[in-house]
Amino acid sequence: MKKLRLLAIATLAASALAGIAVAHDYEAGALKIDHPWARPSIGETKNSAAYFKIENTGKAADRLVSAKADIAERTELHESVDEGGVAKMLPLKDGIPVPADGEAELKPLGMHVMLMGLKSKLEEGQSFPMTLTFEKQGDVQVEVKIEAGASGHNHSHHH
Ligand SMILES: [Cu+2]
Repeated sequence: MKKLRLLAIATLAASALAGIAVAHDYEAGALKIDHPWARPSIGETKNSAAYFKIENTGKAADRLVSAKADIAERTELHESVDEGGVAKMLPLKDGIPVPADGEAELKPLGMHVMLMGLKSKLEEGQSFPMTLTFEKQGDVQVEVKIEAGASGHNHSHHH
């Protein structure tokens, strides 16, 4: 009986932890990738998006040219735009510029890494690896945390 109770407590603690957004970041040269995260996938939806902030403390501009994650069949850099009340997503063919001594922010309703053809569901509390390729800095490995997100409404449904 005691063992069962302990297990229940551990499960509770784990689910409580999953709800807390723990900041994590990655440094590569003058670049800092701040808190990569993605929303949990909704139902059978095969698409999601990843967000993070890129800080550049260097004297030279850089550019995010692509992102790749094994969890998705395809990834694209997108920007969400509002065209007369209609939300659209446009591919960022020239990538995402990161100005010298500046930053670029990928966020909901803005620029994002589109994850298309998800091979598995994105479950809150889990994470997946993603490779960001920069024009000058090259490849940077990050771990994307799956979170419901503090901004906007929570789309995750529990079945
Ligand atoms: Cu998109």
